Order: sequence, then C-alpha cells, then structure tokens
Amino acid sequence: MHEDPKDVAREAAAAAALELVEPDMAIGLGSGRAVWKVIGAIAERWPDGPPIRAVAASERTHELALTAGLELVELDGSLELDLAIDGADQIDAELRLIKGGGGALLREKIVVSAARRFVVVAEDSKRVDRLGQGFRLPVEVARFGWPDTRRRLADLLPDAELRAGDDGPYLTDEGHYILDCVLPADADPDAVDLELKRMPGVLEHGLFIGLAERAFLGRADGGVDVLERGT
Ligand code: A5P
Repeated sequence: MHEDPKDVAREAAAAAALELVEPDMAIGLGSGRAVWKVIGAIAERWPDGPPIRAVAASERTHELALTAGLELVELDGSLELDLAIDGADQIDAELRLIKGGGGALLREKIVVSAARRFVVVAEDSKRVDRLGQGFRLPVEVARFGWPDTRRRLADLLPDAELRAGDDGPYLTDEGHYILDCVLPADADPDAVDLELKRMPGVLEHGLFIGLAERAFLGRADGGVDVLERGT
C-alpha cells in the first residue's frame, strides 16, 4: 500500500527539522500531524531514550512525546527553550502563519514565545498567497459572554462560527471556545493581530506573525523547500 502523499511530505519536513535538534536541548513541541512526525523522527534517532527535554503544547503531543521517551517538562518561568517546532495551517511568503486548526493555538503561542528559535514543519500545500484564503482564522475566546465577544469581533471579522465538538461546542485544552472566522480579503493580518489582542474576551488568535524564522515545507516527492523569513 502506498503511503499518503501528505504523510510523505510531513515526514520529509520532520526529517529536516530533526537536523536542528541536538542532545541536551530543551525544545517546544506544538501540535498536529507534522509535529507528531517530528516526535517519531526523534524516537527513531534516539531509540534508547532521547537526551532531550520537551514542553508539549497539547495533551496529544504530551502523550506521544512521553511514549517516545522524551522528558516532559513545564515552563516554570526560568526555562528558555532552545528551539520550538510546530506545524501550520497556512504560511505566506513573509512566513506569517495561521495556526489553530487543531485547536491548540493558545498553548502553542506560549510555547513558541518561550523559545529562542521557532521553525515550522508542514506540507508545501500549506503555502498560500494570502492568509485566510480558503481557511478560517481560529480565535480562542472565553466561554463567559462569548456571544458578546463575537458581536464585538464583527467589525473586524464579520463571519465567526463557534467551533463544534463531539458533544456541544469544541473545548480547547485550556477549556475555552474557538470562533472560526473568515479573514476578509482586504484585511491586513498585522493590523488584525494587534486589534485582536486588545479585544476583551479574546484569549488568543491563530495569526503567528514575526515568530517563525524558517519553514520546512515537505513535498510529496520527499523533497523539502525551505522558506526563510526576510528572504
Ligand atoms: C494545532 O492547533 C495547529 O496549530 C496545528 O499546528 C496546525 O493545525 C497544523 O496541523 P497539521 O500538521 O495536523 O496539519
């Protein structure tokens, strides 16, 4: 049976990111299928237990990292991560990202912000000309008064849908709701980033701007394109 071409692409990106992982590092691991391939690659590289400490941005990542033998640690206020690795839902030419498709955006942004370096692993199909084209921007909101937060969001992001879970609204690992919002074609992502941060009820949003230094974009043929910020 042939492997899913997207998995081939994720594995290629993961293998490229593995080159940056060194023994004794403290790393941040985001969430999603591409990052889970990185965990697999780390486990293969150090089958007797990787000499690496990791902070996980989701419960699922935590579980997989534990199984791979990584030492899981917490952000205790003094730990600075050497490197954060995370996936993305969309990546533009300026290395601006939309993240949060899997619902882990708040923890992901905290983990990425705790790291000296942040690199993205993704399939090359995640690269877009315009952020928001064909993908909604996830916005994590407090459950309290969320319809009011949605009303206040409407000037900026007019079409916001409450994400559904298996049994009622989807809940993030932190217990919040997600509004999946259309990012209008004429919106300036940098301005939206700043506006959203000022809005009561908005806890985080999926625009990751000015954070990633590089993206490893895996291809279905097993090759990898590298996108660097500022090139
Ligand atoms: C998790 O909430 C997201 O930010 C993921 O990093 C993103 O959705 C990419 O996930 P995949 O690698 O599964 O596509």
